[in-house]
This record gives sequence, structure tokens and C-alpha cells, in this order.
Amino acid sequence: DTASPQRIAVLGAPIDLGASVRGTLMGPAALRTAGLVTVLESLGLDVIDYGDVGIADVAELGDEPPAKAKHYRQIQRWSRVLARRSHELAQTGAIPVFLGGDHSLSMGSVNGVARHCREVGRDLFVLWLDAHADYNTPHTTITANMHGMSAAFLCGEPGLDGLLGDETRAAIAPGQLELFGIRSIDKAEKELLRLRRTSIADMRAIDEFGVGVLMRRIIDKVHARNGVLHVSFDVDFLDPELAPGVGTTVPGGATYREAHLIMEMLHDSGLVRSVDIVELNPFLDERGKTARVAVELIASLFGQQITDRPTPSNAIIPD
Ligand code: 4U7
Ligand code: MN
Ligand code: MN
Ligand code: MN
Repeated sequence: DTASPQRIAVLGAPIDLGASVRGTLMGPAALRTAGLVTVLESLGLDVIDYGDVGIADVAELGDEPPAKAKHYRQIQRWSRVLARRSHELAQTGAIPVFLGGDHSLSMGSVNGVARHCREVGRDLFVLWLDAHADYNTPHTTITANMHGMSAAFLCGEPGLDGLLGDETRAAIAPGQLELFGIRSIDKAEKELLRLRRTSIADMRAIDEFGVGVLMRRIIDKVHARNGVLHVSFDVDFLDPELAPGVGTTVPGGATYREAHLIMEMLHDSGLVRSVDIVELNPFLDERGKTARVAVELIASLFGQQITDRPTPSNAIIPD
């Protein structure tokens, strides 16, 4: 992969029922207010903002809701419309950027992208930048909040099998999930992750090896498998000092430069085909601080560089 596509498709998903703290539905507006579209345009990208999706026209299905999955019906409607839109956008050849909204939106967004990848014969890897593993199922969850279940759902774990109705659930294999930045995992969730041998770069590993080494390993693996990447960026991945505008803060998160280095390396890799920005809660933010950091990071992901000339790591990537 040398040339990455130059078209970006922005789609807002103002959803907050997957989390217990309300307010992430204001996320798309805050990200736009912080300049997301203009920043991408200033980098020379061709950006189309499709506005926000809604669920008013999505019918309710009649399947039995799982016992422990709050607001299942609503999340199901969001997942179905997002899976459809995501697949359509991926087919246009643009890079879809989904603005959340809580992290349950990834059940739809990643599904649509995964379906497209399957059709074109590329393996989709998902980089999950998050304080949490989001690997609960309705069987393991202690909160019943569906934003803590999206990664497990995407890996085909049982318990939400009727979520997409007749639409194909294009699950990824657990070996295609890369959890990164993790520092909060529930007990039963941890057992399930161990059983699946899921790749986890937790904060302990980041402290010990640094994000550069760990990211290089992931990028090399995806290159070797001729795969592509979806980046699911939960803003609680960042340290709460840097990003206070989230409902589920966990201390000891990524620093400003660690986060930027990840995005810069991802840009240089040319592997990124789709992005979620989730869990930003403007109701809890401090004067737009978190929204602004998120937009700066997206700028790095799409090519903003400090020097505008090849960095040492650019220079050593073989063609
Ligand atoms: B987020 C939690 F119990 N594990 O399942 C749960 F700690 O999208 C948190 O990463 C999930 O913000 C956090 O509810 C979901 C809890
Ligand atoms: Mn999350
Ligand atoms: Mn397709
Ligand atoms: Mn999280």
C-alpha cells in the first residue's frame, strides 16, 4: 500500500443509550465545532460531510432482547442503519470517519466495513484505542451497557446474535482485533480475552516498550497479511488530564505525544481505511478541550506532520 485514498466521508452518529452517562449524542456537533472538516480540508483531502444519521426510519425487529443489554431495541436500530451506511460509504472508495456517539456505534460501523473488506478479499484488522477492552457479552457484563460489548460482538462472541436481523454479521476473527491502551478490564471479560488469546497492548506494556515499538509490531503484522486497518478511537484512551470530556475516565492513560505518535505512524503506514471517534461527551468537557485534542489527533492520522519531510521511521519503511 503506497497511495492512500484521498476522499473522506464524515458521518455523525448521535447515540448515547449504549452508555450509562448521557451526553455523547452531542459528540458529532462538538467535533465539527472544533474544526474537524476544515482541518481535514486544509490537509488537502476531499471531505464530504454527510451530516448525522438517525433511526426514525428504521423498523423495530421482533427478536427476543437479551436479558442484560440495556436499550437493546434502540441500539439495534442504530447498528442496522450504521452497518448499511458504512458498507455503502466503504464501497465508494472514501475513508469513512464515524463521529460518535458512544462506542456501541462500532457494532454497525465496523460491520459495514468488514463486509466490504470480505467482498474485496482483504483482511480487516481493528485497532481498538481504549482504556477498556469492550469485550463483554450479555453473559459476562456487570453493567448491561452495550458500549462495553462492541469489540466482543465484532469478534463473533455469542449473546447479541439477532442484533443485525437478516443483514450479515461480518465478524472479524479475534486474531484481527488489536486492543491498545487498555487499563480497565472486568473479571469475566478478562477470562474471555485470555480464552481467545486476544492481542492486548495494555498500559503496562506501553510503559515498558513504548508505543512506537508496539505500533510498529501491529503495522508490520497487518502489512504481512496484506490487510487493512479500521481505527476505533475511544477518547477515554487518552489520559483524563488531557481529555476530561468522557463519562468513563480511567487514570493513567496515553499522553499527548504518545497519542500523536500512534496517529503519525498510522498515517505513514497507509493502511487505515476507516475510523470511529467515540465517547466524547461535550456535556462533561472543559471548554472544548477534549474535542480539540481529538481533532488534532485526527489531523495527525490524516497527514499533519511536524516537519513536512520524511521522518526517520518514514525513511526506513520498505516499499
Ligand atoms: B467504553 C465496563 F464495567 N467494562 O462493561 C462495562 F467497567 O466504550 C465499562 O470503553 C465499559 O467506554 C466501557 O460497562 C465502555 C465497566
Ligand atoms: Mn470503548
Ligand atoms: Mn462492498
Ligand atoms: Mn472506553
